[in-house]
Amino acid sequence: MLVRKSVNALLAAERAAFVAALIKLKQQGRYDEYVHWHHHVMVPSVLAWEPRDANYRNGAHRGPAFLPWHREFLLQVETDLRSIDASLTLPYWDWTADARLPDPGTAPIWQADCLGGNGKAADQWRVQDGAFAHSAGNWPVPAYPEDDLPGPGLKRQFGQILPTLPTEDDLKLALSEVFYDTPNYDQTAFTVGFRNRLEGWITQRGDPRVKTAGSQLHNRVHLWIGGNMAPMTSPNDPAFFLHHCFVDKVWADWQAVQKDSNPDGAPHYAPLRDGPPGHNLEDRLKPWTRTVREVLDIATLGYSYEPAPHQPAMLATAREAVRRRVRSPFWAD
Ligand SMILES: [Cu+2]
Repeated sequence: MLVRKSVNALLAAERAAFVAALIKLKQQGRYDEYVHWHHHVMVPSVLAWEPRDANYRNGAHRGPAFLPWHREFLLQVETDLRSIDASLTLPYWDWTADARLPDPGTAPIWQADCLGGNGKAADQWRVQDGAFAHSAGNWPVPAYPEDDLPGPGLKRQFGQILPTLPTEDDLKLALSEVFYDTPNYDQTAFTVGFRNRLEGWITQRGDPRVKTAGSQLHNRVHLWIGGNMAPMTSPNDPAFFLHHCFVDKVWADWQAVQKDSNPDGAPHYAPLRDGPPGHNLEDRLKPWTRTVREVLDIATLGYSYEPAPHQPAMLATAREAVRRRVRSPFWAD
C-alpha cells in the first residue's frame, strides 16, 4: 500500500527526490502531456439541450466526474514518477493549514528546496527561486496563446486575484454535505452536493454560510496562486499535483465519513446513469481506460493518506453532522 504524505512532513531528501523526478519527467517530454490531457478534456460533454460551450460542463470539470477524473490523472502521474524513483508517492498540500499563517507564501511548499516561491511583479510574475524558476532553466512552459501569459517561464501571483486561501471552516462545509452531487450536476451556486462544494462553485450567492466572497475551496486555491495555475493549462505549475492530491484526500475522507454513516454498500456517487456523458458511474474516464466506479475506492487502487495533524477532530465533527442529517427526516432539518 502506497502512503501519500503531507508536503510539510517530507524530509529534505524526500523533497529533493520529488523535485528531481518532476524535472526528469519534464526532460522526457512526458510532463507536457499532462498539461495537454488537462487542457484537451475541455471538449464539452453535455446533455442534448445544453450549450456546446467550453465554459460549460466538460469531462473533467463542472460536473460529478471532476473528482474521479482527477483521481485517475494523479495515479497516472504518480506511476510515472515512481518509474523514475520507486520510493516516491505524491505529496499533498493542506492549504487549510497554510491559511492560518500570517503569510501563506512562507509555507514549506514554497521554499526554494521544494516548489520555489511567488513570482516577481517586475519580472512578469516569474518564479524567482528553486528548481522551477525560469532562470534555473529546468522548466520551460509551453505557450498556449489563449492563456494570456506572455513570455516563457513559470508564473505565480499569490493573493492577487483572490486574497486568501480556503480555511478549515470552509472545508467543514464540504465534509458535512450528505449528497455527492445533485441534478443538474453542474456548477451553479445553487447545485447542492459535496462535489460542487469542493470544486468551489457554491459561493455566497448559493449559501449564506460561505464566509468569503468569490470562488471557494478547489477553485479558490487555483486563483490564490494565480499565474499559470489560473487557466486550464494549470498542470504547468507542479503545485497543481500537490493541490489536487489534497482535493483527492478530502474526497477520500468524505467517502470514509459516508461509509460509516450509511453502511449500506451504496457507491456514494451520483449519477448512477442517465446523467451527462462521461459523468455516470459506469462511464470511462477519457482519455484513459478506467471507469468512475473503478476509482471510487483508494484502498482497491493501492494507496492511502497519512492524516494531516488537525484532521481527526475535523472528521469527527463532519461525521456527527452527517449522522444528524441522515437520521432526521428532511422536514425536520
Ligand atoms: Cu484544479
